[in-house]
Amino acid sequence: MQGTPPQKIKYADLIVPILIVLAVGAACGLAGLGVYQLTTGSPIFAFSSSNTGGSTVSVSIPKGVGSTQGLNFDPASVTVAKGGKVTWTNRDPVPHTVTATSWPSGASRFDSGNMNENDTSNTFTVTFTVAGTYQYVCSYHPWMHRTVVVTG
Ligand SMILES: [Cu+2]
Repeated sequence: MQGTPPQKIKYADLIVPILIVLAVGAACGLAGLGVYQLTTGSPIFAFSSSNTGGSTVSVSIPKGVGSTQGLNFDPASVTVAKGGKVTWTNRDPVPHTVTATSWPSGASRFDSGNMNENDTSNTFTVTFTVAGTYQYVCSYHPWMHRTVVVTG
């Protein structure tokens, strides 16, 4: 019976350093993201977004964008593979639209109509089946104009 307590202590002596190593590793991972953010000067997840598998990329219409020209669709440019979707969500009390102004040959114009924050019109999804560059605007706020790139 004398052997049991020392064994427990030895076990804890092994586990605690492992937990410390994991914690330090996690902290370094977060620090790494922070450094990246400093070197780019942009929030890491706000600059651009992409996928390669035909899934959905999200674009936010942030609160205040209707009255603040420093705000915009976020992120500015999204890239999706052909067949992918982009979903816009209005988080602003003011109505906005997602209205295509240019699109590749063979593609169709898209226009959300009014998107209101607090009803089912607050999201709008487009499935992109033609590769190329699409420009879009909000019909009400001329500073709100952004890009979707669809890769072949
Ligand atoms: Cu708008």
